[in-house]
Amino acid sequence: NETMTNFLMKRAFLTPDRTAVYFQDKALTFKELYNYSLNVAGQLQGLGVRKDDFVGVLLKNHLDTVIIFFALQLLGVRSVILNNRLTPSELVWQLEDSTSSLLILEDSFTDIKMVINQQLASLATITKSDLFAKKENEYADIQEEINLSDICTIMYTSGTTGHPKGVLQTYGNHWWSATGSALNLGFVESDCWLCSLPLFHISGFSILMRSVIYGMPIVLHEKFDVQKTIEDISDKKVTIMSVVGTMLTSIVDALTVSGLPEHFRCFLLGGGPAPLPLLEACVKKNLPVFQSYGMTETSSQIVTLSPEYSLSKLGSAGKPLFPSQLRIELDDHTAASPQHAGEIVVKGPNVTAGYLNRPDATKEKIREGWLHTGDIGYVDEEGFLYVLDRRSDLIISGGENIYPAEIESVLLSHPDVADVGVIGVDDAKWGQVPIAFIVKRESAALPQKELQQFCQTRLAKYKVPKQFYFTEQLPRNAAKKLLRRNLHEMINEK
Ligand code: S0N
Ligand code: AMP
Ligand code: MG
Ligand code: MG
Ligand code: MG
Repeated sequence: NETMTNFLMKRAFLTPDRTAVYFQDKALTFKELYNYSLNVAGQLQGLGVRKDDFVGVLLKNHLDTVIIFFALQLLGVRSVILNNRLTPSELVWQLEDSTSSLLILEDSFTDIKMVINQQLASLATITKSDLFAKKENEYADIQEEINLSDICTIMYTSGTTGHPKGVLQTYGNHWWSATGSALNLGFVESDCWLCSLPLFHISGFSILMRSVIYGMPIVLHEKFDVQKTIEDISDKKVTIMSVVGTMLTSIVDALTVSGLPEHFRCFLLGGGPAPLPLLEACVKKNLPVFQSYGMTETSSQIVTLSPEYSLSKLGSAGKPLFPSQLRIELDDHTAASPQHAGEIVVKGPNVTAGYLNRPDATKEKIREGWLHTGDIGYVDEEGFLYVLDRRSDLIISGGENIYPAEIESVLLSHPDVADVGVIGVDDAKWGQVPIAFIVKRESAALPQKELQQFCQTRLAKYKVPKQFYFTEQLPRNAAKKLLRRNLHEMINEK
């Protein structure tokens, strides 16, 4: 049970006057960030929020969001961080599953507020502006010392079957993730990290933690905007930016021959497979890219390609970061030799302790400290990882995960749908998008539009199939298991 001082409190003590965050035309130093967070912590405490409570956070990228996240950390509250793209029904499920006692949300998110009032009366909600408008003189009982094994954040991730699971991320996970990143990418005094990835994913949230742990400024964007990205890399002297493939593609397309300024050190690319043509286009335009492999369960990157290998090992995700280990496991659970594909299995202090209230799923995925990712890959003789295939059925669209089973169960609940199969197909913009094969009930008239609307009210937009193909029958084996491979063949024939 190792302890440390509260991260932001310590940072505000060490380097109070350094800039923590640039957002739009504002900037906050670490001292200012601490003071604002302390004030919001007091208001939250006044609302009855206490250490170890679960509090839902449904906010956009914004300076206020940063303040709220650190206020919650000052109180030792467990933040249940929710994906803004989900529908009210998906969000209500996660809020209920996490036993959150309060939800802090954007003023503009009125739909979800209404649904909560109807379906989850026990859950209190407060809008961001109501929280910031509170003027009570509350003294915040802050956690000056934190336990590294305490839960800091929870992010939900879907699975092959059933509902999403809450991934537990401890202070220790965040600490070691930030440390492992610095030991690989290095950290220099001039570093400044651009964050336009959502703070509700670990890709974005981990940048906040690096900021406070390193004492490094970040430039926060409300959302990804390619022109603003290129502008701020120059104007705000950005040295590192985290991206998914879809973003990097549009940056490469937008950049003219001039490339990026000298001070820019690298793009950290993660969240899904890196298409080789994209990596090659970056080499051609002289854009430094560090490829990486990571997931919510590893509190961001766990394997990253070091700069000196970015050309000779192009296409590899790299080696495990300093604090972490990696093994390729065969079906019989023995370790695969180099060049042999198997399941990617990882271990390290940045790896989650498990899933919230899911001891069985935790036991199944984490054995003797090794997380079984379900992803397939191999290592070469020197230990560089090559990721071959994603975990079972997973579709990744612009860095957002989609599980076919989740879409299938929604479509099956439609009275006119007799059977359904969902697969991912390649897409130039998003990497992959979902499409559905539908077997209608006899004589039912079922227009595409109706299925689309049916999905839209129940699923985040990026999960709604881009195409619905009607068919007489789906390919299933004797055990009635859907043969997705055959569905891919049916698409190729179309
Ligand atoms: C790609 C992004 C930026 C696209 O969003 P954009 O352009 O802002 O779209 P909107 O204006 O919001 O919407 C326009 C229309 O597009 C649809 N849409 C939006 N996003 C998607 C999507 N992903 N797939 C399909 N459609 C999408 C909207 O619905 C809207 O439709 P219409 O017009 O019909 O209403 C955005 O999607 C984005 O930010 N993606 C990234 C998400 C992400 O961060 N994923 C990573 C998750 N993984 C991890 O966190 C672990 C790995 C990791 O930590 C990491 C990852 C990357 C880099 C570094 C690290 C690290 O290790 O540190
Ligand atoms: P998430 O938890 O949403 O970040 O999703 C993590 C998943 O994204 C991993 O389990 C992989 O399936 C996939 N992924 C991450 N990095 C890579 C990579 N470099 N190559 C291929 N797939 C990746
Ligand atoms: Mg969901
Ligand atoms: Mg996930
Ligand atoms: Mg993902």
